Amino acid sequence: MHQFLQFSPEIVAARNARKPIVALESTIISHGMPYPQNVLMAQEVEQIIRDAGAVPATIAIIDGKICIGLGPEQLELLGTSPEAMKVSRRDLPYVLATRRLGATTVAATMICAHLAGIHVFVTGGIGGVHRGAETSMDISADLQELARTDVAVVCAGVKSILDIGLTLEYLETHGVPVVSVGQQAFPAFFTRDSGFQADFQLDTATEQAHFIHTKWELGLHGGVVVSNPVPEMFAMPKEDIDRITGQALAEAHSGGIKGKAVTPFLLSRIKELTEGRSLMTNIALVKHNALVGAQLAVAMRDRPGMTPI
Ligand code: PSU
Ligand code: MN
Repeated sequence: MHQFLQFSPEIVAARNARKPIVALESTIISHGMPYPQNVLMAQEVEQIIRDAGAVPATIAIIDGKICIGLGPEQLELLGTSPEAMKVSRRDLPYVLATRRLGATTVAATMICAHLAGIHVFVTGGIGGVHRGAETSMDISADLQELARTDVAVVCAGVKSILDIGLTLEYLETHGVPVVSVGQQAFPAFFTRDSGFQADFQLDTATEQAHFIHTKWELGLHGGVVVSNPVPEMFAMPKEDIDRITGQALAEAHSGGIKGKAVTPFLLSRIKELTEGRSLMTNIALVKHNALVGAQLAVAMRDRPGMTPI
């Protein structure tokens, strides 16, 4: 086992019993949602995964270790501590070496999940190419990670705070397939249709598992985006979210917000401007992704011939 990994008792038991495991990120807890909804969301999402026959492994950096599976006190710590650093690929060695508290982004969670032999990861939305990236060069490290690390990422697409078209172009260039579930459209997080198409529609976990195994059995390293639209009843009206996103982007620009602070700023401003409505949508879509991800992990475990890479 890798020297930096530390498995929770639940994950040790799951590994011994060869149960399917689903990774979960922690930046969504520390920087993506306010307390106490963040911690409640994390607990509920874990339970949805257990009820669907898999085992949840929320990932964070604590006391110089990559913790795979967190206990209730650790979830609470991440949900409340102002010290928690947002950790992407670049930050991982710093946070481990200095024994700081780290919340992992999609990119860092993929790295840690892969080290731990976990191939399915559930989140809300992935990072992408920011609007105006042609001058700011703000492109999330999540996309590079998807290009290189063998983990399937279940998400509700990307937010319209990003340039969705350019994000899909970037993924195509790097050979990252974008699969959609239940529809051909690529979803835009708060809404079900971004106006762009996913590459392939694969509705069942069995089909998704077969596709993902085929990719990796070909030696085509890298991730797969499994995009799952927010349930209809929780989707937000497109005009509302477009207007509010525009305002949040303008404020980020005039406030000189840069680098890793951009995404958390936009998320929290959108929540304020929607008076909490976006938070309800956010929680609902993560829960739905948890179900799809757990089913995928079960299907991947059940497919003979799958050798963890
Ligand atoms: N998008 C969301 N919610 C989130 C994030 C993105 O809708 O919580 C978080 C994820 O952890 C993602 C990170 O990996 O933001 C991307 O940050 P950046 O754009 O700085 O790479
Ligand atoms: Mn960025």
